[in-house]
Amino acid sequence: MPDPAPTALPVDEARHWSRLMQMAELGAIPGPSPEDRGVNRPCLSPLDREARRLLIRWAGTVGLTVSIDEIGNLFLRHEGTDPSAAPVLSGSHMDSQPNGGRFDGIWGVLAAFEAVQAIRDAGIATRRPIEVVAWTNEEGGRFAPGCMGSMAWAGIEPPSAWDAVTDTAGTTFRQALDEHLAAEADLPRRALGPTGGPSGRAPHAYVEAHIEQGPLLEAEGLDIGVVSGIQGSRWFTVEISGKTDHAGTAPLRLRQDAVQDMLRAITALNALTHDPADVLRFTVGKVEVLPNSSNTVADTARFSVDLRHPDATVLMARGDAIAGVVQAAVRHCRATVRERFHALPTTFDPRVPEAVERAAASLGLRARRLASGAFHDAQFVGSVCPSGMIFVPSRAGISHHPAEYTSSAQLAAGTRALAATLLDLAQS
Ligand code: HGY
Ligand code: MN
Ligand code: MN
Ligand code: MN
Repeated sequence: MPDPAPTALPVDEARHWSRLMQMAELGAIPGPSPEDRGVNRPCLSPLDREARRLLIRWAGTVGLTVSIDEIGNLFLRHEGTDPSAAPVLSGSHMDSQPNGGRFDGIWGVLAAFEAVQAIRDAGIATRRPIEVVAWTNEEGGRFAPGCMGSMAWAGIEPPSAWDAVTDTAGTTFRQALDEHLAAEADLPRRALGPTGGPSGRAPHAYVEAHIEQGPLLEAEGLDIGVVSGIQGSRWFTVEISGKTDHAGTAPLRLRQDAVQDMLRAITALNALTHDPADVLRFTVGKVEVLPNSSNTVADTARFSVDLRHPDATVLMARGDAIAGVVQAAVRHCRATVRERFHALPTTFDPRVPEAVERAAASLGLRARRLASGAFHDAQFVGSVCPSGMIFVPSRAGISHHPAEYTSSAQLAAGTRALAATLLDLAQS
């Protein structure tokens, strides 16, 4: 049993908050009040690149070595006394939702950065290297699905699997990625995958710090969530194809109206996914209609399906039924259903949650175990090495919204828990 980490690593709360607020300026959007502004920082956009460059500048001042892989995952390495030891990995994502908050993802990257800086400021030489990571495209907001960077790193899909995925402007993921890699050509490259780093070995462990994005920690007056696992997710795209017609002259009985059939399909899916216990989560968050003109009957309607459940059997059964339900519901058009992404429910290897609990206890933080309703990169990294997450409270449970908020003191407590956890794992 490794010695418990020292309780007071010099996490600098003011420095940490200042960096977060500097990042929040990159893609700032109006929110419910001047202080509660949001962020719109799409993956692989110039804003995303600007945020990464800012982080790289900070890394240079702290003495971390920078590298990126072929899908743009960014690594900042703190060297260990044993450079060949399997590293401890910690981070999250820097891209945001289109109407996102200032903390989702980016806090986990900056918390890992601050934790490593605190360990170095304390003059502690860790046996293992510690690598801070920013995963490419966790949100899937610009290019679906999410978690492309961590899925590619974990070997679940090659980056080329998403080459042809387009954003609403018609740019492909491949175009955006190649533009990004060309702009980052001055950065050292590492091979894609768990052994791509200088240690040449898969990580010893991965810890992701993230806001809870739910109401539980705040409601129970807790400081830390020790995440035991993540529910399963499946993403589908449904495309309904009909025929354009004149809104004034085409008789209803002759129309192949993609919007009307989309409504029939969504109504049928509501029935399929109705769950009085409110455990199964079904969301249609993105709808595209073409040609999108008031006086033309639409010939194309595309909508997203996001399905979540903690039980794999339920998630797979309901998800597998979607195509048949859609086909039975449409009347005059053709329908195609494509799965874009699925992540089975994950229970983390106990070693990382236990390290988080030791750290929280050593700091006197009020903590409890909980499962995550949101998906995270940790879900895929966990298929490669022992992984876990640290949550901090979200005000009123709000996220994916400019009103998303966690206080500086709450974030600093989370970062102290992360620093103690990373030190514990790096000395083991
Ligand atoms: O959608 C999710 O669960 C994550 O917040 N991207
Ligand atoms: Mn996130
Ligand atoms: Mn998110
Ligand atoms: Mn996440």
